[in-house]
Amino acid sequence: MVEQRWMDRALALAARGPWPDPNPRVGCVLVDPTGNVVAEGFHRGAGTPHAEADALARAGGRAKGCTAYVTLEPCAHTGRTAPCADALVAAGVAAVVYGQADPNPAASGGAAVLRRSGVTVTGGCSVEAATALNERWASTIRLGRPLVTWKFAATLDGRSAAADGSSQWVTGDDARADVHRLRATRDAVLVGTGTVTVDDPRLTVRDAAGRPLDRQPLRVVMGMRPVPEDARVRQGRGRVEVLHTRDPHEALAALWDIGIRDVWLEGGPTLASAFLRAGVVDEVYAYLAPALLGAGAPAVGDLGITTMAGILRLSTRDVRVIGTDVRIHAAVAPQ
Ligand code: AOF
Ligand code: ZN
Repeated sequence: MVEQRWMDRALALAARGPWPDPNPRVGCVLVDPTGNVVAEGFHRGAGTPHAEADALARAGGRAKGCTAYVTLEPCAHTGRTAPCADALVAAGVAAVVYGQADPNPAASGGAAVLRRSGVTVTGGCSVEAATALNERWASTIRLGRPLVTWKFAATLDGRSAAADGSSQWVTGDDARADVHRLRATRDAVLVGTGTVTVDDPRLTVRDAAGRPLDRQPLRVVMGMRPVPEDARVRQGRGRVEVLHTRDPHEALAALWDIGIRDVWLEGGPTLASAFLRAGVVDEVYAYLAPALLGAGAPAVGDLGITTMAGILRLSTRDVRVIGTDVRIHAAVAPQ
């Protein structure tokens, strides 16, 4: 019999896992036939034991005859760790209840392995909640690249800098604090070498008082211009990666290889248009200040759109007033 409360518990455990990470967030509860929890586990990030292995290790020999509630279909592959389907069989687990089928073709197939070994398998339990937990991860698996969120700040007439090149500050303090808060939820902040030369940004995450936030995403600079030794991006806490390329696809592939999955793009007009043209921007955060410049650099450069029929329309997720400015969060439809 499938008991909803154990899947709810597995979902709560899964939510303790990290994001961004190359792996999904997964929780597991082992329940014996009398309804007692024998052990619980969850995944703590790529390279560490999967949720099932974590729970089995804590169960010692007591997993025999248990039902395993797992938020994701147990894996059938040998990746960074051994297949969980085999481990569940070896431990003598009698039944497996899982939420989402594994969308990762490299690892899926665990349900079939378990059934072949005589384990009773029920899939699709709390499938919406289980899927929602790993929506961003599943998108990275589908796309085969990190997700990209492009942030920009502009005046009402879409300008990010004045005619003389000065760009500090278009938006107010509250908008800047909001950017820092959102930056900290991604695993890399990406700018072009042009922005480093002109603005000399730090790309660190700080609170309103200037104190560093706990999570400092990797700072990434891409482009063909050299990054000066005394550039502020090279100073302060955390690593800096310099990618000597102009190609967004190449940059994202290099970031994927070092485990980056959720990128915050803060490039100027050239880098932004390169990413938009390449079709690799998934989300936009636009901070619009109620101000006008009438001249100066636009937030984004030429996108190769010459007629209204070619307009790139985004879908609005959320519109908010942040201090004196307006923030629009929008999604870019997959191309
Ligand atoms: C996890 N944690 O609890 C489960 C996963 O590279 P590996 O060996 O860590 O395998 C990662 C894949 O294993 C992952 O993409 C997913 O398809 C599957 N199941 N992964 O990280 C877990 N159960
Ligand atoms: Zn596994």
